[in-house]
Amino acid sequence: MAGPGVQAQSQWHGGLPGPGVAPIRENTGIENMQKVTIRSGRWRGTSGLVVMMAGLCAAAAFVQADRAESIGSAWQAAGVAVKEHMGPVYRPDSAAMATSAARPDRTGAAGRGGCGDSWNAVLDSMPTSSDCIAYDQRRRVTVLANASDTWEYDGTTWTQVHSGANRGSVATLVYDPIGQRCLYFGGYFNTQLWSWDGEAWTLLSDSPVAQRVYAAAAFDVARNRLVIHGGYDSGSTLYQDTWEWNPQTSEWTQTPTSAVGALYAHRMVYDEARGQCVMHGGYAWGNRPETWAWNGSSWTQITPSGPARYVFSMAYDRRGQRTHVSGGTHCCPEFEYAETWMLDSESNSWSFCDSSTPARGYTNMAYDGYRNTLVFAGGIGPAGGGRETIPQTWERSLGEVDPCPSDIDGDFDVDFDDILEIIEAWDQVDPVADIDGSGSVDTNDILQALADWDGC
Ligand SMILES: [Ca+2]
Ligand SMILES: [Ca+2]
Repeated sequence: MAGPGVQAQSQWHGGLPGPGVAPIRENTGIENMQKVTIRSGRWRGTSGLVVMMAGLCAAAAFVQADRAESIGSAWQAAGVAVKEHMGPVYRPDSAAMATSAARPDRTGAAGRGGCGDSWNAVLDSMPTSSDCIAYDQRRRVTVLANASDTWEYDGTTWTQVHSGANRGSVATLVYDPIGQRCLYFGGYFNTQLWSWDGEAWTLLSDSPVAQRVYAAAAFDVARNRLVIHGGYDSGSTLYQDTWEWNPQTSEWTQTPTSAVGALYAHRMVYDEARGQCVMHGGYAWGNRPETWAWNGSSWTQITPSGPARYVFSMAYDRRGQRTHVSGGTHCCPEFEYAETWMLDSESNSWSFCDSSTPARGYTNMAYDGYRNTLVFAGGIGPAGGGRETIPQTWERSLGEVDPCPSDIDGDFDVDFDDILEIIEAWDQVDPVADIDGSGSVDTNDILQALADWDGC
């Protein structure tokens, strides 16, 4: 295989001389990390009627102040204003999960944190190579993006939603539930950060991060930061630095070195139960089995280690609160694994699920929280007596769950934020906020959300 520290050549991204040497970088430290205003229990214990009245009052104020031309836009302005006033408002149950021995069971019949059913090939075609995918929990679609194209998968079909971009390939894509957008960073060999909100790509930052491919990335929801680690550049320099991007200030902060060391083709997820990003595997002078957790300033190794592999897939099961690892490649010689493993963040233990996984490397996986399903797309595997790109989409159900259309922001709760989502989408075409499927977002959707309050 290829890359820093590897002797063999690769047909997929070119042989790179090794060993790579990570550069010495100036230690800028973590500066002025702002504590994110997480709603944590803020609206809990408050009746739906009371918080609803707050929203109604806010909307009424806008109408009376003539700051909006219609009731619809007044509702929308009120929703935006309340959200701006509250700051970053998305609140998964992270804090409660991290401190509570009794974690909620949201997994339905399969039970909390199970391996789920076997993997199934659901589509024998893929729109394009699987550079990177992420699940947009607000719009309930899996987003696939590469250097030029963007596709979305609703659980049934892939639809091309954008083309003609000029981004880096082999980049990273993560979902930011606070900003409700996908963040696309880096690639061959690009240092830009882009966002996708379902309608348009927006350049957020020409970052100071050194160009790199095969980096690991996740969105730290508790701290409202994009976190990036490792990767290598066009000169085969292998990086060990950790970068964070602050969405509120658009500032980048670098932590130059860590116990992790230089690494590439590893994966990172945000572990809601732990309230931290978790990173696993990768390649650095051999397949790596180590697992690490990031607290915002340092990486701590989780022991015992898990499966040793690189260019594998990893996704966090937000209902079962487990991290799943599927597929991946061994080096060298290269071959693909057909295994799924699972990390329990409560016990810090890895367990082997089964070998129903498609044998794939160089691919990606996302967790569809609405359907409680892992989605695995594309990649390289055994075919035709050799190894080829296999354009398939696979799924693994983690247990049937009752749908909860009123949970619009996808945090597995129906609360004031979902009311705000309805108000913000008032009179717009928004199939998620249109809870009752009437074709418009209106009072009936608010009434439905109130009826489901705390109940989904
Ligand atoms: Ca919700
Ligand atoms: Ca409706």
